[in-house]
Amino acid sequence: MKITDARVVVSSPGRNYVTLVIETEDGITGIGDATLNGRELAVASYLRDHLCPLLIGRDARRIEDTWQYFYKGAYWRRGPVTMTAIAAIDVALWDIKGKAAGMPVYELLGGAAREGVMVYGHASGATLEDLSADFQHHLDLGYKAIRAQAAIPGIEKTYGIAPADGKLYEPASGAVPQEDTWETTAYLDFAPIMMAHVRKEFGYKVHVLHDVHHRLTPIEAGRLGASLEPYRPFWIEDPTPAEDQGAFRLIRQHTTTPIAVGEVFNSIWDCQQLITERLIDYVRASVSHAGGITHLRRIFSLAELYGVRSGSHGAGDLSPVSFAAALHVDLSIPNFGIQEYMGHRDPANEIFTTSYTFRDGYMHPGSKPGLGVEFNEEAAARFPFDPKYLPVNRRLDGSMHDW
Ligand code: KDG
Ligand code: MG
Repeated sequence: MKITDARVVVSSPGRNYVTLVIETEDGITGIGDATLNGRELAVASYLRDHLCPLLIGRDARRIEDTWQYFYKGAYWRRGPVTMTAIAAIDVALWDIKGKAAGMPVYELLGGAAREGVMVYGHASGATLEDLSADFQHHLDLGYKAIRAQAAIPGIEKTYGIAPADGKLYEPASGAVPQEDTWETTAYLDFAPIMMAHVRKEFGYKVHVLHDVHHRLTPIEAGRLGASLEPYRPFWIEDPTPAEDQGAFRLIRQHTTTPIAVGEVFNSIWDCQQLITERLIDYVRASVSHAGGITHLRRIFSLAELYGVRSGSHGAGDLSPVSFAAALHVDLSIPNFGIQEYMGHRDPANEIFTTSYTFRDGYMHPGSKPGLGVEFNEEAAARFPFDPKYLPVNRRLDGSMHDW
């Protein structure tokens, strides 16, 4: 089954997406998501200029060989641009294989290991009252697990707060990065107040998650985890930047609050120590940024050996294509934990038609052959690329901090 065409479509239906389309000689088409928020064109060029020409004439059935060809064959391994590009190819080839077999991708991965995939939604607010209203809204929608973020009093812009007008939280904006501010003491004082508020209002039946977004040092993270223990968070996410995997030992010494890390990981080597030393509880690597279904399954298999569960990234900057791919993986692996779900709104839904469903806090990828996502290229052409950047983050003295 020879590949006859591989093309990259960059579009901006409300936010930027990079979509790879692979066509085969027998007329089966597969799609992959190559979106890297704020660096979209780098991946588009890597694919267009370097990988797509090499795909022509290759056998679309040979997913593993193609993965190894682009990973080992590049010499310059890993990194978000390379691994997002490889991921897009990998996912498109799984889509083709599923369509050729007449089966949804999860059947090719071993079949369903559960009836549905528990997802968490995002609740946030400029005040604790606003957070409560949004939290209640998510409960009404049926969510069993909800992430809670609230603006930190005294800090001008806090990570993760949706605008009050009902729009989704979207950190990328403007052709120049927005400048956020950060003050650790105010945050460490406020986080337990916020979590106590949520538990007082909504009790302990719902899972509550919280994202720290790489803002703390290891000892600060240990203190945060300890201070939140009475409120039993499902996890705290990305407490410190994870380049220094050994630093998580210090966090572990100070708290039993579960830790989730890894939405920025792009290979198994980014989490080898975290997993094998049991320094985390959930690994947040995603299909689109960690080398596709083929590589993500290796990460989750390693994690399974050490009692670490999956908790994949699923923000709105992961297109419906990679979100569907995530659901196929989630449904089939033994050590699934939870899946983030922010959803996509119009006009993105005019371009991507999906077969996944949400009911009572659980999702299912559907039973269509392949991923179950249709991509409308003509509709995509109506939404040209719109450069946008993620913010940068400065401390009160003006020095750069982790975002
Ligand atoms: O592109 C960056 C976003 O996806 C990220 O900031 C969202 O932290 C995030 C999350 O947990 O969804
Ligand atoms: Mg996060």
